[in-house]
Amino acid sequence: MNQQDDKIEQFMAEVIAGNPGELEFHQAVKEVIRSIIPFLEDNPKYNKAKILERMVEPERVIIFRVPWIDDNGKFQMNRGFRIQMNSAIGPYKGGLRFHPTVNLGILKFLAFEQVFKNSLTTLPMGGGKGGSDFDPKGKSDNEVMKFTQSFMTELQRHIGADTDIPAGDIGVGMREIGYMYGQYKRLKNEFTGVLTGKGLEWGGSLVRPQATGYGCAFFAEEMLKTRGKSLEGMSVAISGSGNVAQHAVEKVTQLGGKVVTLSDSNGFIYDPKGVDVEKLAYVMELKNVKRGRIYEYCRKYNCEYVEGRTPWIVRCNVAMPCATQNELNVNDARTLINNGCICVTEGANMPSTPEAIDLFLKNKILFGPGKAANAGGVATSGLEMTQNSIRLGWTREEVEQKLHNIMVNIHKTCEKYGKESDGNINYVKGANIGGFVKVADAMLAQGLV
Ligand code: NDP
Ligand code: 2IT
Repeated sequence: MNQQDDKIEQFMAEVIAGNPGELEFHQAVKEVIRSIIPFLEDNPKYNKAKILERMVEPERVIIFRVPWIDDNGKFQMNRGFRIQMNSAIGPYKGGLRFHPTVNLGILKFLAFEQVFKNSLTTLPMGGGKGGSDFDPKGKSDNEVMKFTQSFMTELQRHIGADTDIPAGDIGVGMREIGYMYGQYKRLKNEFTGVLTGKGLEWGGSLVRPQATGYGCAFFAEEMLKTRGKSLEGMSVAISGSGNVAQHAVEKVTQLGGKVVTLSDSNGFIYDPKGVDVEKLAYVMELKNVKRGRIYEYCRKYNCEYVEGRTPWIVRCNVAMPCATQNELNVNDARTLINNGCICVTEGANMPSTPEAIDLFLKNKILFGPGKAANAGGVATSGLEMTQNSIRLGWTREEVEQKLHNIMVNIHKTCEKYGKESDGNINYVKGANIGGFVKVADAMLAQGLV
């Protein structure tokens, strides 16, 4: 072990001892510090001020009880969270996740990633994340409303348009944001930009629903450009079938790629002819309105459904994991590489395991980590906040152009900090250092924060 590995292990031992059992948080921190600790060798001012030690400690964690009553009149109880991770460069900003797996460690990993991601967007946003172990699956609209109203009844005292601005994530879309916004407004008697991902008629931005998936496709396009390639004619495997996956399909298809897979937690569909515009409209209706399962796609379009597996066994040129954390392991990475995949762009947060990432980097696969590749969503949330502040709405073209510019700039930042001596870009290193510097400098300037 060299001296830097020693320092990384020592730092991790303290993080693990201080945050026992929070496995995803440990994983996210380790991925970042493997880039940052070597960088600190040449930049000792950050060490002296213990910036890294401070960055792994949330500024504030709020955990609360969320009681609600279901359609049968029975009392239910869930746990609510908001992690206010870092406000050095702006108010806390980040999504809310409603999923039965939600716990403190998962939300701390997401909040930690968010700090770096938000910094990369170039917009003035700190990092936060929140949510609940509430499972929206199988619940009626009325139950979702009752739960979200109770959730917001507590959350409202900790957030605000200049303090902390939540948005959506897994299990939280426009319906949930709507109910939460309504409750916030009733309790506070104010109409402000306290949430993003709002409906267009009540303060939302054009292109916010599409932004994460679109941004991910734009980022893949920039990555491929460095090898003289583009999405045109590429076969693309996408996982998930929610907000991010749907709009990644839309933009990849517009850019000339062919999407051959989609999935949900039960299995994946393989459509070698490609998910075209008409089929995507069917998926959107199926998932966003009927709230059905992805296998129904195969009944309608007569293609293959693979139960209990992820899409990474399918031959493709580009892979875009857009479902959840740790959904792509080292065996999947090996299969993808053997099948000729040249580019992996993460729409989800931390979908690739550390061993999978190492294999991609070793094989010089273009690998775009989530904190860079999926930053288009929160970036467009930032644009929504700006429009709320100036009380004006920009056109679809204006917002999409701004989103595109931001993704191109994030790519440039990754290149600046991640270009290696052989000319390849290590996007993991580039995104981590690029995201770190701005936040660390702000913390130094602000003293004891
Ligand atoms: P949605 O709730 O809209 O969709 C989630 C999709 O992922 C569904 O298809 C869901 O399937 C699948 N999924 C969720 N959990 C699992 C699991 N444990 N195993 C397998 N599949 C799973 O969420 P989003 O599309 O918004 O989010 C997807 C990813 O993108 C997340 O990692 C999120 O953090 C990230 N992200 C989202 C942004 C946004 O703006 N929404 C921005 C940046 C990143 P099922 O229906 O079976 O649960
Ligand atoms: O992970 C993410 O970046 C999001 N879920 C979006 C956060 C936001 O505030 O738009």
